[in-house]
Amino acid sequence: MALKSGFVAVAGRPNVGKSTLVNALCGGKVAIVSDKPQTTRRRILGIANGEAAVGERYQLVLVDLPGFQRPRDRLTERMQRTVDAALGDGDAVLFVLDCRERIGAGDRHVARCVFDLGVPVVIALNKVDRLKPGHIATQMKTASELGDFHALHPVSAKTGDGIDELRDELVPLLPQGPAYFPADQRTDLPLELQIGELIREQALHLTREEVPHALEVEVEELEERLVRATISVETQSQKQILVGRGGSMVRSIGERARPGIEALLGHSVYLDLRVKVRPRWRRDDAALERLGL
Ligand SMILES: Nc1nc2c(ncn2[C@@H]2O[C@H](COP(=O)(O)OP(=O)(O)OP(=O)(O)O)[C@@H](O)[C@H]2O)c(=O)[nH]1
Ligand SMILES: [Mg+2]
Repeated sequence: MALKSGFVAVAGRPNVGKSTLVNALCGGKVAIVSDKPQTTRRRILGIANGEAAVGERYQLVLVDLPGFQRPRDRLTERMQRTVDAALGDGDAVLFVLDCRERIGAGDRHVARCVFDLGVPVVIALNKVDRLKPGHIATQMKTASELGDFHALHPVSAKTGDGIDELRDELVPLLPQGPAYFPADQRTDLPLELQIGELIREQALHLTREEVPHALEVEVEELEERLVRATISVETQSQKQILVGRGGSMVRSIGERARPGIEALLGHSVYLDLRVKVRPRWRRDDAALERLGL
């Protein structure tokens, strides 16, 4: 049977809902999501397989990326490099905007980069749930002035509204090609990194201000029934927050992360979490290299 297959890079400012959208398009969780900007730090592939037309199948590989940002340290510098490198590689770009926010300078900066790539750009105006039609129409008009787009879709990654239509728009942009991944594979992240991300997601959820940005999680041991992981932070006071009174915070992170990890592994596990101070890891190239960031 004929196969359409290829890569669509997902671009946009931080926090506009890129990862939520990738998960929605893939029909399952591949990337963690949070209400804090700069949640996604690495390039993560989300793979969607399906039927494009009678006698034709597709493998749509979405390339979830960090948000566009002005680098502030070695970590954010490397994140932006990841974005720049991945954008050029795709067969198309999915440019995500947040319908709840003013479309402004940040989005125009992304627009300048993506409309120059020479591949079709599909704009997703995300988070339209519970917004008034008039407001959506105004935002669609502003979005349409960002560049020479192939298509523009209002969607809600959260409720699933408009997601099938968006997928139907992306699939025809893929060339005929081979299957890059087996049909049952949903992401390219190794299991250890997926588990680390699920733990980080809960730590992000439970912390605020500077702490979410200073967090990193590493899975050190993955055995049949045991996951041993370390949450790193940059300062002693951040460590105190992460540990919490009598260990209450790190315990909550573990309790909240465990169901997702068990669903991923398909069985119950014992989760051993510890918190450690790793000063200035975001500025340390060797540390970032080792973390694969
Ligand atoms: N109401 C609403 N909220 C959404 C929708 N999509 C995403 N969100 C929320 O927006 C926030 C950011 O979502 P993410 O998917 O992490 O955004 P992102 O663009 O990947 O962010 P970074 O990885 O930090 O660049 C989360 O709180 C999501 O729940 C949507 O369609 N509607
Ligand atoms: Mg993200």
